[in-house]
Amino acid sequence: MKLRLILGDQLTSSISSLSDVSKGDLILMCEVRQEATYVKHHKKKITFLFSAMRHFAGDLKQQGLNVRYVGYDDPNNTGSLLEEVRTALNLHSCDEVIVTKPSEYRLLDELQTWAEILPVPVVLRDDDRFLSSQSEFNLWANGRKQLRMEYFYREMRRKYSILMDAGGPIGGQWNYDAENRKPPANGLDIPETYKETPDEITQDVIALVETHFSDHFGDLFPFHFAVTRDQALAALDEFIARRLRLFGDYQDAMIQGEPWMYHSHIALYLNCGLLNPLECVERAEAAFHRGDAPLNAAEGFIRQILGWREYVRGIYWLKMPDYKVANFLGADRALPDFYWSGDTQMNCMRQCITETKQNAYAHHIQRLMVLGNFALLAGLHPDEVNEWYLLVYADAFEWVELPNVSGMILFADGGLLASKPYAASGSYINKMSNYCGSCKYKPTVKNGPTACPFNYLYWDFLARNDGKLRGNPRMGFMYKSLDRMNDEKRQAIQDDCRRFFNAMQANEKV
Ligand code: FAD
Ligand code: DLZ
Ligand code: SF4
Repeated sequence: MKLRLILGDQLTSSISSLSDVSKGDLILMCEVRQEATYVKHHKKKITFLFSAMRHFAGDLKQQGLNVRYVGYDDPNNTGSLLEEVRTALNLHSCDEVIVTKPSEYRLLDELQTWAEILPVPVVLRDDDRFLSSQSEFNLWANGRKQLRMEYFYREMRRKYSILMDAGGPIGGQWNYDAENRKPPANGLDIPETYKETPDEITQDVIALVETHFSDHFGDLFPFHFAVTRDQALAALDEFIARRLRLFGDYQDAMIQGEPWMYHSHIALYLNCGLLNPLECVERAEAAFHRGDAPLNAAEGFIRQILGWREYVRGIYWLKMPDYKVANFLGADRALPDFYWSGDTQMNCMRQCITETKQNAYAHHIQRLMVLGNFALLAGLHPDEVNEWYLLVYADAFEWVELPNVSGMILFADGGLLASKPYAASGSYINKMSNYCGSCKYKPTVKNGPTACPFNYLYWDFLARNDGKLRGNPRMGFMYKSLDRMNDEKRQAIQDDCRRFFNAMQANEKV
């Protein structure tokens, strides 16, 4: 009899730890304090995962499999995965523990010690739910000076023959990003996101989360996420039918009061295993071939999954554990309180934080060019920024969160993932959103109390990091502009930054 441990982001019936399961085996799933509180996850994230875990366990039981499910408020719940495995081993005569390798370094590191602690062998199997194995990624990365996503992505397109035509990319180009930067238009008819009514299982979890996690970040109500594979597939199909068509055009656009835009809202389902990446890619490709989505939309969406998602996972395992402590720019400022409360005069930040609080979701450009851009410009410490991103989003797991935060937004890895920092002034946010119209600050004013803080923070960021960034060939133009500034302008920037940071540190509303 084998003991097969299934973790909360391993909710896939074909997962490697179950590949040879038999009815005589014991499958263990547990809701434990260790995992629910290693960061104080958003209430919706815990609700989603616990409910999805309970539904998945129910499906396995229906298949006649033997599942031991330990609920969070089970009086004998020890709170730790190791102790739950030990308890199960004591109650049943299992001769081996089988687990698919955890997706996070932290937990893999722990599980690798279990073989010495437990009385039976512990077998860790590879997680084969990704489209590129780690050894394949390492082979691709080996010997390359720069690990650019674009080249990795092209190999993945060839490997899976996605959007290919006679050995080359359909349409003659690999990447249609240039068409995917439309600013928001007036009068867009944006479809609602997929909404599921909580069933009895989810309602039980909601009550549990209200009781045990009331001090965690975020709004619990309303809760509408899918929690089963069938529901997640319905959410995917709804995206393909209703939003994919305009996904590309408005991929970077932000509109006040429209948190979902034309994005897919499936990362949480992909990351816990309810959806698999290839089926998402293939459904988008099929929509293109049917004529239901233009090439810029289908290619743009496919690149996110076949390219970015696989690439950041490859980088994570290639560079951990060093990646976690990387701080190339030496950023050391504390995360301001408004990241938790949304209580700031900067309307773009207020919108993105409020929506994050409400939905455990923000789309990519909100995460990157508003919330992330501010963290970069203000020099917030990578540890604090990483912790925030890891707990506020329902799709956040360290393997995908850390490279996006330390690599993509903070340039903490010194340029391994991004060829230059994604630093931008208020004019970018003004162009790609309608946030500025409702802001106390003005994006066109560069200095003084009414100036958009992103404007002076941008120049201060460049000046502060001169020694580290000036040599970057993609930054030459920006440093030339900085060099052209007279002393008076430089002084104004310094004065504004001092005033802003002093007020922020003193917890005044900035
Ligand atoms: P869509 O915009 O519809 O994209 C489709 C899918 O592509 C996503 O579901 C996701 O699986 C994948 N994808 C898109 N961009 C990326 C990317 N940069 N890296 C990896 N996969 C990508 N994504 C997470 O899944 N978990 C995270 O914790 C996470 N943290 C992020 C932190 C920062 C600072 C940034 C800039 C990005 C982060 N992302 C993260 C990537 C991306 O923002 C989210 O995947 C996306 O917003 C999820 O919404 P969606 O499903 O509507 O995605
Ligand atoms: C994120 C999460 C949460 C909130 N709770 C649990 C849990 O109680 N039990 C569990 O098995 N997994 C949970 N997870 C997901 C794990 O944190 C995730 O599997 C690891 O981080 C992957 O290394
Ligand atoms: Fe954000 Fe500046 Fe625009 Fe205000 S003016 S919404 S702070 S970019």
